[in-house]
Amino acid sequence: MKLIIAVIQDKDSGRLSSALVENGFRATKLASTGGFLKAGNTTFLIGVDDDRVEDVLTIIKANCKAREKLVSPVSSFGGNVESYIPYPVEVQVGGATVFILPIEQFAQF
Ligand code: 2BA
Repeated sequence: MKLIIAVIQDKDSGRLSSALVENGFRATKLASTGGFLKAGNTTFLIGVDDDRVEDVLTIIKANCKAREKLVSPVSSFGGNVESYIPYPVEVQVGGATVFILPIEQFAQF
């Protein structure tokens, strides 16, 4: 058995939830925050038998889109606090960042 941890964009989470349930997978959704953008995203925990990992990855791929986001970090012009100016930078976020971990033991009581 494996634990699939998938960090995806909030906009895709409803669609992904529905697709997982429709295909017989169980999942837990957590509200999370990206360290770089400091914006909300969604983390799915999906426990799945080894032989169905690829099916889950296919569903994630089909339901999570990459999008461009504008970030406004600060840049220094001259080295003092007053001269820090924001300038927007475009980054591509997603479709999904996925970790696949072995499960040592699974129990439900
Ligand atoms: P964030 O950390 O908010 O990152 C959003 C997007 O910003 C990233 O998209 C990437 O395009 C860019 N980015 C992140 N860190 C960067 C850096 N140090 N320099 C330049 N650009 C950077 P994704 O790679 O698609 O990641 C989307 C979200 O997935 C991340 O949101 C984070 O919540 C999660 N994530 C990505 N890689 C991770 C990792 N290795 N471990 C844990 N979470 C991760």
